[in-house]
Amino acid sequence: MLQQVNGRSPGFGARGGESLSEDLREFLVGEAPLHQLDDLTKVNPVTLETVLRCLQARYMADTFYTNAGCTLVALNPFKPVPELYTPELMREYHTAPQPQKLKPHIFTVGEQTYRNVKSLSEPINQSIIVSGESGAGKTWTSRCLMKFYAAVAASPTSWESHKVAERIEQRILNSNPVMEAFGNACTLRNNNSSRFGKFIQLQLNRAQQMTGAAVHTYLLEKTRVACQASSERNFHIFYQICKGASKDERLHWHLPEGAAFSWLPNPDRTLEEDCFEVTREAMLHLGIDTPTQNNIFKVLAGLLHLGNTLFADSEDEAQPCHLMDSAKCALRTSASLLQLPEDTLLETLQIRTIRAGRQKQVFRKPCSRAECDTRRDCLAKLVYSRLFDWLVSVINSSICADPDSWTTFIGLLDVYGFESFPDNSLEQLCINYANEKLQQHFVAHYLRAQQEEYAMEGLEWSFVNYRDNQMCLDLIEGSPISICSLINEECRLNRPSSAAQLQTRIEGALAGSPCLGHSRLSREPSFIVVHYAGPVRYHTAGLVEKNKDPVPPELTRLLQQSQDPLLLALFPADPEEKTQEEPLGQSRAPALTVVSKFKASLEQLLQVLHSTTPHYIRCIKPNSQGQAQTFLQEEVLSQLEACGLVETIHISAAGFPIRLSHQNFVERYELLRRLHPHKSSGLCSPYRAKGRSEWTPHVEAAMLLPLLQDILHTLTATTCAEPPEAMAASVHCGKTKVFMT
Ligand code: AOV
Ligand code: MG
Repeated sequence: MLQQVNGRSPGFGARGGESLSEDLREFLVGEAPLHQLDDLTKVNPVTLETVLRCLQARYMADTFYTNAGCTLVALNPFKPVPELYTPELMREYHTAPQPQKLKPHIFTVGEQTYRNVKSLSEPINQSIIVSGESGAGKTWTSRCLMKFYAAVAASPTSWESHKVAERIEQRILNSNPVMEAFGNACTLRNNNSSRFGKFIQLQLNRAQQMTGAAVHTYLLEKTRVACQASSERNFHIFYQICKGASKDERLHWHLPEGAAFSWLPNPDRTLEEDCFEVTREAMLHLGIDTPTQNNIFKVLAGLLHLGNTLFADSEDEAQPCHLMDSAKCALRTSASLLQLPEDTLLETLQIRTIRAGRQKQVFRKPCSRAECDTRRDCLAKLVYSRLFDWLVSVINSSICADPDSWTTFIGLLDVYGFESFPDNSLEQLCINYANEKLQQHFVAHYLRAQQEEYAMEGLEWSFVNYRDNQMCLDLIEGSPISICSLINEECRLNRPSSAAQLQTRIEGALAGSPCLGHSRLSREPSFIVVHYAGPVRYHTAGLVEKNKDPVPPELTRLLQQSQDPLLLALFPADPEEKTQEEPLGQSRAPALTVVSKFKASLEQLLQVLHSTTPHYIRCIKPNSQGQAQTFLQEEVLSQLEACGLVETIHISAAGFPIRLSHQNFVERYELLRRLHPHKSSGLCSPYRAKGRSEWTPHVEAAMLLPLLQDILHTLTATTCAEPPEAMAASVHCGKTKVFMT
């Protein structure tokens, strides 16, 4: 007997009306314990509550991955689950005829993506967008996916031979610990929080071997070098050096055991990320030799000592404020580690050089204590951010393949997740803005586009409502007036403006936006943005200055005088350098502000993503304490709501989750045509729906069903034969499923 099952559908009209028979409904959902439901589209009815119960049941049964139509939900286990990531399991997913039939896993997504590149006659680049709030597991997931590709894409023929290509894959994998050591830090939300965004392109040749990779990074949170929120830490690498240096190295870098550094808060807390040896080993694999490494660590030690260079107020305004007695040694050590003349270093921190008048006379203005502190912090941020960029370029030159040696790529996106701290500033605004953009990409790609396509193809469809975040993006980046434009305007006008004035301007100009919350209860000037993932209060103090990110030219010139080989490479002397002193009374307005640069880099990223076939993994944090076996319903609920998971499931359940090109479809169902030429003649001619001359996957699936029914019926009625493999596979194409009982 044949039975047809259509997705239960809030969205599907006539076809969705063919509801499940009672016995089949029981077969699908009634009897199955919740934790055995591999796909949330099978939960009945699909509501936040049932989805939540299903995820909870699976989490408590140590099942961390669940399909949700076109996306995969990954719950953070918050405990080691090594059996989930073994090479044997990778191999199983890689060699399975239909990996989607195995248990949901990130390897299913990895393998499907990999096969997509191969199976299409016109290869299309693929991307996997891993999203979720801070600490949800994005970096972990993308690391595991990289390991998966390093194993499966090493050699198309045999697993044993993957040693041959180990060098490039190993190097690609080694980029992770290095970038995490320099770019990740412990925050209130995550002990290993990514403080930069990362998009890695794994480059594949025609034989689908990984020939290289390219890393693109986005906006490192460089302020962390000189300023850490309480209970947070600086970048891991500083702790690694202080904890892992040998006796000799401690001597060289002036890091005696137990030394206190003001830029190294919470040093007693040891994390698993503090492993210096792992970073060094990985750097070696990437071609960064021991002397260069030591040079890097020496410079970083120099920055730590610079952080202890504290100033005291001067009694006479005409005199520069002076160094505190206790800081003299720190200044000397820092200057010696950075190989800078000590007096020039001090003078650059204490005195601002100003050019004025027609004669361009140079004046020297003593700085206040606050200005000295700012200049010191700026120096550290400048060195660290250049060092980070340099490292990324060294990594890229070590792993990037020759452009002729690859044809397609699989991109993995792992950006900083949505954040809301007690004190949020420009960094959080940029991070949350990036997350809004990615959410919009998902909404546009999946929720909106899919429904519009169904409607265009003439399929009866009642629209599933979803939360569009366009209004929030208009508030942040829209034109002519938005938060970004107002902050940029302040930078451009370069006028003294208080935090309270900025708040008033933002709240006044953007009062009409439904995504601007009311910030009256706050004692400090701030504004609230209601993001898709929740409201966040941003403090306005320091926002404009951070957006300007001014670098006094004297600081760059100072670093150009260093005798240190690394600093010389980071700050090459510019022979044609023009005199760059600041004009009197005002600092030079930077050409591009931080948000403008960030916006441009996000737009570039989205262009790349739009040119690929995207796959989504939604990481969910079961509790904010990072505890295993703890599933806090309220916390998970807000994440499910925020990412529109229920809408995704509704659309997936009602629609056609798998898409095939006409070419692939014909290739795949060639067998059917041969079996039933008279019935399947339509397979090879373009279908015309509402004036469209192309085949569409939905129509293909719709046409396929009666054909399959007929063939299966004939087969079972006349020969009792098992349906051939190709046919068994075909029944899973599209929304419609056929069950033989
Ligand atoms: P994130 O990348 O999403 O946050 P991570 O990937 O760093 O979050 O995950 C946070 C922590 O959760 C990790 O350090 C692990 O301890 C744990 N974890 C995550 N996934 C797994 C897993 N599959 N198995 C075991 N432990 C896991 V952020 O970068 O803060 O947005 O900026
Ligand atoms: Mg991360």
